Amino acid sequence: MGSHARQISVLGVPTSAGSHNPGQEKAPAAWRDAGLIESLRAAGLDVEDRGDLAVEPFRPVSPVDGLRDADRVAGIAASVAAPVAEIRAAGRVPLVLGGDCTITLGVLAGSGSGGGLVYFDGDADLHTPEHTDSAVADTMGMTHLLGGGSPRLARLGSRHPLLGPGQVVLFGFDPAELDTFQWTEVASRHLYAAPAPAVRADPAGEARRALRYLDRRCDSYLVHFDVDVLHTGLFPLANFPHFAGLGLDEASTCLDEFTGGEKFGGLVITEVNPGNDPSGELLGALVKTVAGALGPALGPAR
Ligand SMILES: [Mn+2]
Repeated sequence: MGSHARQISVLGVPTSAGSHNPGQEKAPAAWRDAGLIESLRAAGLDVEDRGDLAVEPFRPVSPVDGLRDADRVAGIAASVAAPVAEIRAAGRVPLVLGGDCTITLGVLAGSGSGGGLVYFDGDADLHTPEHTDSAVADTMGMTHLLGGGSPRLARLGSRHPLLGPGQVVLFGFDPAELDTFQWTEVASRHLYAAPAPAVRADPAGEARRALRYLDRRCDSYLVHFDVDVLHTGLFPLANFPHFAGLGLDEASTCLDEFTGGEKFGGLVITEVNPGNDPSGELLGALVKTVAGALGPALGPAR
């Protein structure tokens, strides 16, 4: 660690437009109510709070061509790119608070080429508009990042694809959530895949192995942290339940490794549904985890 504090810029993206249901659009306000900004500062970080973009709740419109509300989802994701580009151009580290997982498209669009992505998520999100029962854009995030799916979502940045297959690690997903189509995508694209059981067996070791893979291929990397990588039975905060995920301590160990890497370039946190946490207890615990991972005072010893 250098002698001056890490510079973090917080941006809220209160949207559930790309999800199954409303709720996640309330997450940025809930993070603030849970004391995120104060906790980041208390951890020794230089924090700029850029506030939240417009609130965009889910609406139950009918799917068109295998996607629900695609133009709106694409517009919201695109609106994330410019502020993220400004934050990165200023040499600061973005902390983007979703929102559903489609916002990560905008974060990648606002980041330069040559960057990688840790996709720390309970899913691989390799569904496509052609292979979907739900038409939910949230379940197709990796497809669109890799350049496939709907051009409206895959081509919202200045480059296409937003990511090459060697620039991403799928980390912590529930292997039972992938159907044959998604496994075929993982195999045929030679995607790096560390499923939840492997991560649970050795959280720090798997995180370091994933970073070694990205370090060889990328100038920097972003971390997409979908809280559905956490086991719903242990930590029921995510919008959609998952039952093969990590405990908070295991996820925290992984986050500490990811944020401690020399090429760490930003963090996106998605899928928090405050409706699942009426007392605020879960989000309070997650605030500590995030502040600990980002803060030099509490990060891993290096
Ligand atoms: Mn997910």
